[in-house]
Amino acid sequence: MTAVVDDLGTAFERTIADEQRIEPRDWMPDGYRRTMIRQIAQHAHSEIIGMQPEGEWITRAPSLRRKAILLAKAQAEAGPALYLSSAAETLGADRGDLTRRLIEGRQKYSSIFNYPTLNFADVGVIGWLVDGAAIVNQVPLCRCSYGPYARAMVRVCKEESFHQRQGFEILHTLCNGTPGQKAMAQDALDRWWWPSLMMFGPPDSASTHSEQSMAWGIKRHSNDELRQRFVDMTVPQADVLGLRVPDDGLSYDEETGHYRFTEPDYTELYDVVKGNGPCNEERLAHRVKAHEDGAWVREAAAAYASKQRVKEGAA
Ligand code: FAQ
Repeated sequence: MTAVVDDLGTAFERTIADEQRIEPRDWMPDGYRRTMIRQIAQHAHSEIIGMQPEGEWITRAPSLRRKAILLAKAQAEAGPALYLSSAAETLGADRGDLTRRLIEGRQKYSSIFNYPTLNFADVGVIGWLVDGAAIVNQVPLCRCSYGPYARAMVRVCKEESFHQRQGFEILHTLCNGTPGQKAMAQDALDRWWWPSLMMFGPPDSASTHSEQSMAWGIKRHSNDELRQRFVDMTVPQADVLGLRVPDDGLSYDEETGHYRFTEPDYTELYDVVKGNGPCNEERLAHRVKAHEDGAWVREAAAAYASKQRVKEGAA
């Protein structure tokens, strides 16, 4: 038996070393399976809870055009959640159980969605910065060693990139509008800049999973590398908008070709992740209510599926 596991372990290691994909039917170490379920589930929960901050502005959008776009954008986050939940199921996870874990506080979702959206400029900044950070984080995940997650990411990244442009376009309009509108855009950037940097997780020195996840080809870059990539991508975009990134320590390093920037306050990240962010309670309560309100839909779908099975059995 040990010899069989050794063989399977070698095959797994070889697949990773050869940059091939691990597929659901393949043997994988328990730790790999647990890590994948944890990351995919947290990612799926983030997509669903992430609909809330922008969703609050659907009824208050400044025009019918903005309302239609925002409705489609918020709704579009449900698609990735669906592919991600399906990917978690290929690892043996049960979708109902993942939701229970979220509700009971045993599984996380991204810290970024625990901040309030105070006005419509925040909707623009979420598209620009939050979807922008999601793209930087997720493009390398298209090469993740777990096949179903990697393939889901290809489609998700295409959508996120459309979402990012949508946010940028809102800000572009505000920044080319009245002084008051431009001030709204600057205020939104001031409030969302640091939480956006925190989306990439703790610094490498404090990241518990990075080393193993990189060895397994799950993560392709460390948290700090991706944070740097995000800053390098975003600062020139802020310049185009005529906005100031709220970091006095920001400067371009000609030698390295990268921006130097101030690290966010990670004690705030840990606090938010522990449940003490400005909107944690509200976000989770809303998620629980939506889950309870949707019970009849799940029951109806299950009843329909069982009727179909009986019909198919009789045919
Ligand atoms: N928030 O050892 P590491 C989106 C936790 S989707 C909360 O570095 P890892 C689309 C981490 O889980 C956004 N928790 O962990 C959208 C771990 O805790 P655990 C979501 C965080 O996994 C846009 C502990 O800290 N994207 O935005 C955070 O190697 C607009 C130690 O950290 C993904 O989930 C955080 N920011 O790296 C939707 C992408 N950071 O599990 C609507 C996939 C860290 O031991 C509107 N995930 N933690 O209890 C990943 O790439 C990784 O999981 C990281 C964290 C990079 C997030």
